[in-house]
Amino acid sequence: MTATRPAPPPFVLEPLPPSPNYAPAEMAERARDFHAQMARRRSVRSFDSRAVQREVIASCLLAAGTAPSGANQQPWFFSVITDADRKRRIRLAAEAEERDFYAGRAPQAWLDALAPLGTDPDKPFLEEAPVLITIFAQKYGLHADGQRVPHYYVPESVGIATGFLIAALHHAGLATLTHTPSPMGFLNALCGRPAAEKPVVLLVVGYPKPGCQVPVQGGVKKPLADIAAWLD
Ligand code: IYR
Repeated sequence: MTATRPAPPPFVLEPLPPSPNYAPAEMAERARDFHAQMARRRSVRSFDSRAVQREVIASCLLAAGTAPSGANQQPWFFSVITDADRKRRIRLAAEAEERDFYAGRAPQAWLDALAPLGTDPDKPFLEEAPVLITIFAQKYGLHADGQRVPHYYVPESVGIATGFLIAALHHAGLATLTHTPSPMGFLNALCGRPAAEKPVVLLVVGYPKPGCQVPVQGGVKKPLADIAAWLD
């Protein structure tokens, strides 16, 4: 059995592509500018139906695919949904779960935490937005002979790739929402993905509806002193 498996690729080194080596002032400005750009990102729940170029989504997915991962196994898969019928089926399945969640499954503390964001079981954006991307975590891989290949640091790797994807879409000028219907196992069947893959985020992508409003609380971010410490 093991003899039929391909040998792992050899360990070979290559030169690191040239580093930009910015002067200190330019580096500081670039870092500040990047923070300012990311700070403009808001989770949007009201989308225009305007289509997004397929090529833009493809580039953003390639950017996500550059993320570091455990043993470089890249244990992620992205299903891109743009057709109205599949979006409708996803909305109906998600709303069925959300109704249970808001009507009793969620503990009061969770509902209290969500109150400043004004979320509810109605998810019209799942039909209105031009693009939905289901992000799957590959719990394990498969050899050609059907044997499982263990994957390492899967949640961490997929979380990093998802962050890259959100940043890439924002950089391209698109709005996003990280939607997490719970449970979201229904997405395997609706996206035609195997049981070895676990859906972790349903990313809603598009243009905000004109006049779109967002909850004030969503834009309140912790100050540096609350999220980091220099131990020097
Ligand atoms: N999945 C529900 C509830 C929800 C949970 C969290 I954590 C959020 O940050 C937002 C919503 C919903 O999408 O409404």
